[in-house]
Amino acid sequence: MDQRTYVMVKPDAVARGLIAQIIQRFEDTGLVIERLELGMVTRDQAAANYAEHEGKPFYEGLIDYITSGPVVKMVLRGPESVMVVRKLMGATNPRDAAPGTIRGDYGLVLDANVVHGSDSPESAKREIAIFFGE
Ligand code: IDP
Ligand code: MG
Repeated sequence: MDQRTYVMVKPDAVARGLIAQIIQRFEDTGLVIERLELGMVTRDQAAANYAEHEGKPFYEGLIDYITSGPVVKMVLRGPESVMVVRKLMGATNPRDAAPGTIRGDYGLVLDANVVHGSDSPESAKREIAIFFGE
């Protein structure tokens, strides 16, 4: 059964002109784009999205970074889309991410790791509500 997940092309990747290549990776697998929007993330949205990391040493930098420039916000739909997207993205640290994954192919640093994807169906529901208000 189809599942929805929240995916975001992060500011570093938008600034580097990688939007099309990254979206292509997801579409190539058969995932369907249900919502798509280019725009800024507000500080409130960033704080809500990354609430689990509040208090960690990298938290403030993470909020500054994700609000630093336009991102591409998407809802993708498909069978087990949450897991499929996480697999396509690769490990959180691009230097640990396997070649062939989006982070492995396009990233080099942990704090600008190209792409975001929800980590569970529950997170997906929460994040879609934060960014698309549904
Ligand atoms: P995820 O994006 O793979 O789910 P999380 O552990 O949830 O990874 O971390 C959220 C985001 O916070 C990461 O994508 C990365 O941009 C950033 N981040 C995570 N750990 C660190 C760190 O130790 N230093 C700097 N940034 C980090
Ligand atoms: Mg996470």
